[in-house]
Amino acid sequence: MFEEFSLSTGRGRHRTSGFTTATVRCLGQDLQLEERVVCSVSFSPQPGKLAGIFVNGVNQMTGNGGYLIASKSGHDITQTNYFSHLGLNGRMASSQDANGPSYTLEFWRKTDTTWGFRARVTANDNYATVSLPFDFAKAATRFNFNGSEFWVNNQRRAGSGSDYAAIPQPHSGLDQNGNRFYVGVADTRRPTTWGEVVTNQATIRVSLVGTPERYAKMIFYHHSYTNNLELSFGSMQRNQTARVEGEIRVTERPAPTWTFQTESHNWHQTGIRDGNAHRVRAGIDPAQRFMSFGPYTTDITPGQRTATFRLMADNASGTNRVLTIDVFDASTGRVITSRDISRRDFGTAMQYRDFTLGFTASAGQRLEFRTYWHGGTSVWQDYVQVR
Ligand SMILES: [Ca+2]
Repeated sequence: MFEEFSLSTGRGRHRTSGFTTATVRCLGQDLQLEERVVCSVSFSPQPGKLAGIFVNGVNQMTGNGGYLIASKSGHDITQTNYFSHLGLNGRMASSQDANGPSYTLEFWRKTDTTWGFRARVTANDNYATVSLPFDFAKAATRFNFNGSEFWVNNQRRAGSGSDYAAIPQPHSGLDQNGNRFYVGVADTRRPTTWGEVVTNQATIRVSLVGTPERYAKMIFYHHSYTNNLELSFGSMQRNQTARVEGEIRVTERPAPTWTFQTESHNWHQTGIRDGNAHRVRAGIDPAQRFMSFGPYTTDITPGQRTATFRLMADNASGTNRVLTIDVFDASTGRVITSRDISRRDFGTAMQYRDFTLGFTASAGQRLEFRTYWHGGTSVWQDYVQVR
C-alpha cells in the first residue's frame, strides 16, 4: 500500500514523500471491551530513517523517528550534528556539512508486526557520541529493559524500567525555534539485549540479534519532545566502525483491568463476609442499604469502560427488584449510570452471573461501584471488575 506522508524536518523544511507500508490486523484480545475498534500496525521506512510506527493509525514515534546521529561536541545541537536522514550517498550530513560518517541503515519486514533493522557507521573523524535513537512520542510513558539496574542522571537505581516522568530533567537547551527544552537521562551502562516502550496503544520492543560492534549501552531520554530509546555506540575515533542488527516488535498493550474484591474491603452498610464474597441474608441483615460501595478509586484511566458486578442470588423467580447497581463519582456526588436487577435477571438461583454497566471514565473522578440491596432475597457479591 502506498501513502502520501508529509513531515517537517528539524530545520523547518517541509517535504512530501511516497513510501510503502504493511498494514495488517493484529491478534487482539478483548477488543470488544476496549474503545479500540481496529488493531493495525504499519512501519514506515524512508531513506535514512524509520519515519514512523503506526498503531491503529496513530504514529507512536515523533520527529524523525528512528535514525543515526553523530555529534562531535556531544551536545544536542541540530545544526552541527550529523544525521542519517540528511545524508547523501551513504554519508551522514548536517545542515552545514555533507561530510559526516559513512553509514548504512536498513529496515525490512519480518512479520506483520515485527521489522528487522541493521545499522553500520564508520567514523571519518572523532565523534563524542554516535547513536541510533528511536524517538517515540510522549504517549510512550514507560520504558523497560533486560537488566536489573540503571543510572538516572548518573545515579544508580535498582529495577528494570521506569515511567519516563520519574526521570528528573536537570539539563536544558534551546531548540531551533528558540524554545527551551528539558532533558533527563536514564542509561543501562551495558549493552542491554532489549528495551521497550509502553504507549497508550502498544508495547514496542527493540531487540538486538547477532554480535554487535561497539554497541555500548541503551539510553532512555526523557525529553520535552520525545520519550526515546536509543542504542549508544559511545564515542568513536576516526576509522572505527560500529554495527548493530536487531528487530522491532509491536504488541498490543493488554487491556487494562481493575478488580475490586468485595470481601476484601470494609465499605459495607449491611451483610457479612462469606468466603470469597460478601453476602446479605434475607430476613436477617438490614435491607435498603448498600451491601457494597467504594473504593473511591482514582486509578481508572479515562475512556469507555465497563464495570462488571459478579453477583449470585438464592431466588431467581419473580420480578421483585433485588438490587440497584451503579457507578458513582464521589468527587461530584453524581450517579454516572445505574440499573435495577430483579430476581428473574439472575436466570438461575445460586449461580454467579455478571451484570455490566458501561460508562465513560474521566480525569478527576473518584469512582465507586455500589450495590444497593432492597431486601427479600439473599445475595452474594464476589467482585467488581472494570475494563
Ligand atoms: Ca471475591
